[in-house]
Amino acid sequence: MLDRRRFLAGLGATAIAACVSSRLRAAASIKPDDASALLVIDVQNCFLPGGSLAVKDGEQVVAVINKIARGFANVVMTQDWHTAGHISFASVHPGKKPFETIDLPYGKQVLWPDHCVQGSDGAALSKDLSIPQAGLIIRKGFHKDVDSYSAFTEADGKTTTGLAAYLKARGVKRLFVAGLATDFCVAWTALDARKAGFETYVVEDACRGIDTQGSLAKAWADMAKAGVKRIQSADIAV
Ligand code: VGL
Ligand code: ZN
Repeated sequence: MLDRRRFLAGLGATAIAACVSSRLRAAASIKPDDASALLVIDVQNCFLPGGSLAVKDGEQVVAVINKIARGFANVVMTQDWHTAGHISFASVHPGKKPFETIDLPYGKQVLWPDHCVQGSDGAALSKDLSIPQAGLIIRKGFHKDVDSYSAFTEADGKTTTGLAAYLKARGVKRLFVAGLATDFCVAWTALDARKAGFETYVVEDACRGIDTQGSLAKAWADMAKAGVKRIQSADIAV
């Protein structure tokens, strides 16, 4: 009798162990392959603590991004790279303040503090990023009269950065997007990635948002509607 009870207890423990290990396996269920690329968006000093457009808790993405990047052979980083006096800067629109919006020929534009001016320390990538295998750094927003949140297409909706052609030429089909800020450059990049036909994942805990005028909730809603998959860094096997 005692033996039988011990036997059943043992079976229970085995069942629990099997269950736990399958949950652990399920937790890191996505394995990046040669057709996968990680896009690291705008992890630049201006968007980090002390920067002119600091994103709340932005520094917390760096360690998460460094960790998941270990699983990717293909990594592209982006840099917001504005001219001095760029049209997206509130400072060039008399009477306007940062975070107000204006209408421009290509649509609504949120106005920002001056940020990521070409060649400035603020525009430099975070020195704490550790992704030596990154194969391409793509700069965007360098046309003075057009913004470019997206790494693919400028805000005029037509000028390409060449990124989609680059990725396709290299056989990439699945994109994982991380960085700053969730509701602007990450979201616009993910939406354009879907338009360009890529399977697209946004790694939520590897991003932080600005969240002005409801922008963060709207970005997640727009991304869900476009078929962008929302995942956590723990879902990716490294
Ligand atoms: C960004 C606002 C202005 C971003 C860039 O990287 O999300 N946001 N420029
Ligand atoms: Zn910008």
